[in-house]
Amino acid sequence: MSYVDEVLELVRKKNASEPEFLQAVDEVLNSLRPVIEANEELYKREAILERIIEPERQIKFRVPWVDDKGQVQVNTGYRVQFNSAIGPYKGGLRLHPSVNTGIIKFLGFEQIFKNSLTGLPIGGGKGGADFDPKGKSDREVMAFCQSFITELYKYIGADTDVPAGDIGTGAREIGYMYGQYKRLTGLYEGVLTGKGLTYGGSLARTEATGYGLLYFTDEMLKSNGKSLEGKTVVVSGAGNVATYAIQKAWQLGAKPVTCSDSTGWIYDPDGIDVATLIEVKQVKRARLTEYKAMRPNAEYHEGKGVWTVKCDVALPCATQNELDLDDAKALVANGCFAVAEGANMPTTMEATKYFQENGVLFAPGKASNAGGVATSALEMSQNSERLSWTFEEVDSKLKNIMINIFHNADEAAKKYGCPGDYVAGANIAGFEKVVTAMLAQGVV
Ligand code: NDP
Ligand code: 2IT
Repeated sequence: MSYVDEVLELVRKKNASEPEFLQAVDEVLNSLRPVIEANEELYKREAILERIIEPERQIKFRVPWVDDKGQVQVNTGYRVQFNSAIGPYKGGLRLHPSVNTGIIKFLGFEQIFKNSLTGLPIGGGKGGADFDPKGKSDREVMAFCQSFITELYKYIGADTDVPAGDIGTGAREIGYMYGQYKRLTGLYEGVLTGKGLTYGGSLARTEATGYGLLYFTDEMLKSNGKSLEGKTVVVSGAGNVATYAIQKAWQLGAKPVTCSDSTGWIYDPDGIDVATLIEVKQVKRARLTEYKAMRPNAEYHEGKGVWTVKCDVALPCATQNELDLDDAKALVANGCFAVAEGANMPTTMEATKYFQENGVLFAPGKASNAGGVATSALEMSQNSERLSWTFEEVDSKLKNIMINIFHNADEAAKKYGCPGDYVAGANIAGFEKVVTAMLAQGVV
């Protein structure tokens, strides 16, 4: 049995109840086969794969807080500090009822390679809680965030572990968490990213994941003799990533026509209006039915369905496994020629394979959504030097980083005999740097 197969068997045995984590490991290890086979003896002796699939540390804790009726509520908090070979742990905090150990481990595992791809010195981590900010008052959200940080502050710090936003964690939550961290430690340091602009946040961090996704897509299309100009783009999600992906798609000459949330989706024949979307989702924190109310020309549909809309380019920006084989077939049948992941692992393995077999350009999230964490690392740099860069400065660094990620993934895919397979290219390019650092640092 090959080393990769041995470790896949081990990981399945040890993590049987964590399907998303197994899915992420399966995809990465399978695509690393050519690199592992070229170094099998060394990597096996050094147990590189056994080490890379085992988090350095996992923290799981109780988060008690009091709701507006005086009732005590209890959530479970998590932080997985996965790999610090190339820098302090870095990765977001997800606040969603579906959060469990397996979800946080899959996200933390992906983050190792994504962070490596950015070219910046950040290790991989992820955290969150099964708390649902939806429908909660600001005071309830603050009570939760303060309790969450009252435990987590012991394990994080500007040079050890730097959390940020993810699903359900935006500027409001980061603000409450930062305030509590500062109160407990007395430290005014860059311990969280995605902060507000008046207390250490970076310009362009809010837009970074969505903008970065489009910079990557644009470069991938150009390298394949295509362009975004005049193309119809279908987007899922209506949160941070989706909103700014839609905005940058317009700026690059494309027409984004859909968005979605967990209850329904919008098709706007005139193209999604960003100001309306921001008003509905960020100001009113309302459902997409409100978008329809403000834009009578748009259609609102209950449930899932954006992937049935005819398009040239598809950008899944909501959540994991939101695009399955049937969706992939519908997209290909409708002429879609490029898919770039804004979310983490939104495409199932069967759907990914179907796209690749049918000549669709496919960008994996750990490469195409890395603009968020890359800009978080730029926020850390600004905090360290106690300076703020202009929007243009940050945005141009972000653009360069995304272009470099594309070319690194593209070249790694060519070098290992799978040209155009950006999934393998991204995994290989991300892995090589982490492994070099792990080998240099000995058995730790
Ligand atoms: P937000 O919370 O801002 O938005 C999430 C969006 O996805 C919402 O529209 C939400 O709908 C929808 N959604 C969430 N869960 C589900 C679900 N189970 N089924 C259907 N729709 C769902 O999160 P982000 O935009 O920050 O994150 C979106 C994705 O991008 C995630 O996979 C995240 O890990 C990834 N990502 C985020 C980065 C960032 O910087 N924020 C960076 C890189 C990746 P509703 O409002 O109804 O819940
Ligand atoms: O998935 C991700 O890369 C994020 N949620 C952003 C992490 C970060 O540290 O900015």
